[in-house]
Amino acid sequence: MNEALLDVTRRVQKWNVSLTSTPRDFIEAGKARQARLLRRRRLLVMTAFSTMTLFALTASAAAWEFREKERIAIAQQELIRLAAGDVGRFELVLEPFDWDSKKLERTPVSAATLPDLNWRIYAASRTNPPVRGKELEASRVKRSERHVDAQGRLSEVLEVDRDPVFLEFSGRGGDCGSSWLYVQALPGYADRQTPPAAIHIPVSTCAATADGMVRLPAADGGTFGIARTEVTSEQWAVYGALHGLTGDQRTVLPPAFAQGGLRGLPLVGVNAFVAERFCGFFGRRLPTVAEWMHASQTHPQRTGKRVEGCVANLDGKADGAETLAPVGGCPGDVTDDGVFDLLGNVSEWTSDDQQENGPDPGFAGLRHYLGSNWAFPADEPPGRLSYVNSGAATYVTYALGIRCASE
Ligand SMILES: [Ca+2]
Repeated sequence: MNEALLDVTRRVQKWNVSLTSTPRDFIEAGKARQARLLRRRRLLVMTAFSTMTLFALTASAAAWEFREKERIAIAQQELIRLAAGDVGRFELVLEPFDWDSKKLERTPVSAATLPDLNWRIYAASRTNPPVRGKELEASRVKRSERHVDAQGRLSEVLEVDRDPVFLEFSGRGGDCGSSWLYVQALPGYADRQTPPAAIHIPVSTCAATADGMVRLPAADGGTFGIARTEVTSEQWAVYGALHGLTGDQRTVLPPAFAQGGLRGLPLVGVNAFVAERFCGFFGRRLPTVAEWMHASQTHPQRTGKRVEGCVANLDGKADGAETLAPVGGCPGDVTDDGVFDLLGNVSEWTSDDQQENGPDPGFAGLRHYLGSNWAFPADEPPGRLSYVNSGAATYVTYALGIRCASE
């Protein structure tokens, strides 16, 4: 209502005058006009406000839709990256163990007692044998918070691509080097599931690495370790159970060699590459020819010491066993340092290849293995401790096994 009309209306009310119909109609008409104007303005403001609100809503809906599309696109890109890289996601569960070479069994050790226990991951070639490459860049390995569960296992969720790798385990409780595990393929993109699948890996402790080892002086003035016995089937079983990861397994023995009920039989039926990886799993390695020969210096066959009863488990039943015998069971086949069965039971892989400048250049590249075995008579060449045999590193027989050494 304009000022003039307001003034007139106020005065009329104050003086309490009774207007004639003409001025009253005039004032009433002015009021009605003012009310119409006001309604029109309000309508205009409302319409403008509604239009702006609608515009703002449409704009923010478009922005949201854009952001959503962008988010989906980024998520799809990430999926494409994970699928193309075959990146898996799984729980790595480390189960530390001590080895009891008398009871031939492993004893679980809580990871809580191994605060420095850790793992690193390295590239592996696709050759046979796989060769260890560089440690994977941190960007290729996504690690999560790790924890020790109620069973004393160290657990951690891991994202990494499916390529073959070597795993290194350190901080195994004591002053010892690392142990190693070759894995031919970790779980890939297609293996992803919720919750992530768990991969259980037994990890030998330093005590397990040192168990059953004899320390001997090395040529360089230091010392090295060599196992008192050949590797047993029970010891192999800890590693053999991982063959889904490693691809490593021993060949099946013919029925004639399956001696039911006997414990501590030596492992046979693995090639030199598998033998190396097995020893690495226990934080050990294969012995060199020189180390093995050095260990045999105090063997009765070299010293001439007289032996009663079993001299060595060679061909025939006279030594007490037709074929394989439990390790350490022949009292004549032991050195003064307590290293058993160097002469008999099973022959043993070494880490040395026949050299081109060696005694048999024609056999260059073949792998040396030492000692005789249950299938050879004493008077044949392998029956001498000094005899150095050789064969393809991929060679597998029922009379060739493993003895590990260590630093
Ligand atoms: Ca042997």
